[in-house]
Amino acid sequence: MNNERGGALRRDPSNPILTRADLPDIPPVLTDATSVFNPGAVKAAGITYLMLRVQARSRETFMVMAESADGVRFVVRPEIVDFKGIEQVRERIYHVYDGRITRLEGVHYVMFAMDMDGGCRLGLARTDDLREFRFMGVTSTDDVRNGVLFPEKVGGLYLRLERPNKAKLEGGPTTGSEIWLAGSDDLLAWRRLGPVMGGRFHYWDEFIGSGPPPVKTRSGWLHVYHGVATHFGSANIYQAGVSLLDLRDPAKVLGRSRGNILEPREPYELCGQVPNVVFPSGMVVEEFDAEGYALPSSPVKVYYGAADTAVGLAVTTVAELLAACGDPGWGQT
Ligand code: BMA
Repeated sequence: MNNERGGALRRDPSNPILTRADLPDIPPVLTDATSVFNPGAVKAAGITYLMLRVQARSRETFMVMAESADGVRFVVRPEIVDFKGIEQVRERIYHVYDGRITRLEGVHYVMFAMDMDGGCRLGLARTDDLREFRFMGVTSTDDVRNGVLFPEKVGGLYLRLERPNKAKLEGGPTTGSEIWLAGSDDLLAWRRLGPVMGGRFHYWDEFIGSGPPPVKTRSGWLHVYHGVATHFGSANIYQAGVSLLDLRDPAKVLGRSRGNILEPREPYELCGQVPNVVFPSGMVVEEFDAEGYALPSSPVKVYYGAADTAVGLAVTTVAELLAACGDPGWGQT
């Protein structure tokens, strides 16, 4: 019996779909890796690709690609993603992580976090075949994370959502309580256009950040995000929720889930490197109409990091995600 009442996301029975046991050794730095989590995802020509965040015993993080014919059973490629050209960045890069993949104008782009001395920056890379990646540049100047590119221009501009890091979780990473919309003419230089949504203090999503890139529906941009509840004293609880943004002006929120739609409940989400974490980062929508809008009946797969240790898969439909957005502005500050 399914005892998951109310949550729009349902776990795949084979969860966790990827653990450290599925990783090939990639000598010299990635042998007997520690964890695999927070994957970017995209489906192209029938193959589902994940860009995995893999952590070594040195606690360095690397990106590694995985491929699947059914979106559930993945084969991990035995090489670390080489962002060609990234070596030209003068400042030291400590980690690259949490890549989000967007197909835009027929090319796949990856927006990812880069930990550097001044804080976190957003790096951008492009690929034609999801195997070779060319680094395009560091595309932010202040401390910011969770950058996600829209899959098309809106009002003549490239758009992304981003989350400035303005706060520090007790004993944890930098975070923030506002997601902003930013625009660009060339994908490299970005300017903030306006705030999109804020954290709801005292509730499930006090601190927030975008999950996978937004998906276009006839009702608006479907935007899965993560929220962190910090008022439990002993733990920060990372959950998934969803909001709906106006198609023409994505800074306008049309709806937002009142509760989370996935929260840590299973042992692999409750226990691990960072306990109590589900962190959605990849989403595959199967069916679109001729004009590129996701069909309400379309199956959806959401890939998420579990406890910063493993990869989980949760399924739903576009219609269920839209229905979950039914509470515009509840508790909005
Ligand atoms: C966030 C990011 C994620 C991580 C999560 C839970 O701030 O750093 O990469 O999965 O914390 O530790």
